[in-house]
Amino acid sequence: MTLLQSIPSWVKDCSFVLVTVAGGLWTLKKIRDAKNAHFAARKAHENLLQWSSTPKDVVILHTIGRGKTAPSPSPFVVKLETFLRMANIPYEMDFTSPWSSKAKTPWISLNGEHIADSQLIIEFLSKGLGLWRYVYSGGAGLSEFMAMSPSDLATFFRAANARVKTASWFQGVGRHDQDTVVEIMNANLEAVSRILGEKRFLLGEEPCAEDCSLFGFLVQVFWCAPGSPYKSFVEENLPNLKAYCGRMKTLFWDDWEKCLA
Ligand SMILES: N[C@@H](CCC(=O)N[C@@H](CS)C(=O)NCC(=O)O)C(=O)O
Repeated sequence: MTLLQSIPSWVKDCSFVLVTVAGGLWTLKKIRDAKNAHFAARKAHENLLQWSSTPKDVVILHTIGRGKTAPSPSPFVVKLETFLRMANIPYEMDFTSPWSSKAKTPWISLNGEHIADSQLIIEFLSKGLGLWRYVYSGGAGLSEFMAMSPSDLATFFRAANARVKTASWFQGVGRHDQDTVVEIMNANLEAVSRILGEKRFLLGEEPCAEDCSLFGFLVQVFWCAPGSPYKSFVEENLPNLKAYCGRMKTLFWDDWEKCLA
């Protein structure tokens, strides 16, 4: 008797229902895990009364610690910090309360107000990068740019892997196979490279707020994605993006080395 023949016929008859129920339960569990993590971070945030009286007109930028190869392993943080430097806004870093009321990093406190979200402009790009970093690569290379102990890194990777998989699935991009995601991501990078062209900055000779976003993401590709197909693609085919990162780094991050963990 083959394995297939040994399966009771009622199981075969109900297999569609069983698969649907199992899929539904898996999805519900993922949503519940994500909600639990969200509420835990929110609760931690609510206890943070100390951020209600901070030095006047000084932005407190709350985020996870510095990276080893770039000032932050978060594109949103590099984006925001570059913007603060570009706009000459005084700021201080806080690494003790990284999570916002929305359970995301970064967030800021300013004159008693707390604001979350750095305003994504390249949402899709980040999803492609996240999938590479926390799903496809199996976490290999994380220790090259994340300044964490091996055990913290392993815990962080497990959480990030589950959250990126779930988020990418619901967003949609996670339903493609890996080759398609890499293709889409590289096509996006190519489009950005074409938009930049020979210009010094996105909109011309002078840097603007949008450059902070682009730089935030490109820093992750160049400095925090060892072994990724994106890094090799950009290095081989899109030299203007590398030169652009060099310009932004020279202009706004002359203390880059000092900002590494
Ligand atoms: N829209 C937010 C996105 C921030 C964000 O997604 N940050 C990531 C770190 S790079 C995060 O907090 N992830 C944790 C999570 O999604 O649970 C912004 O622009 O600030």
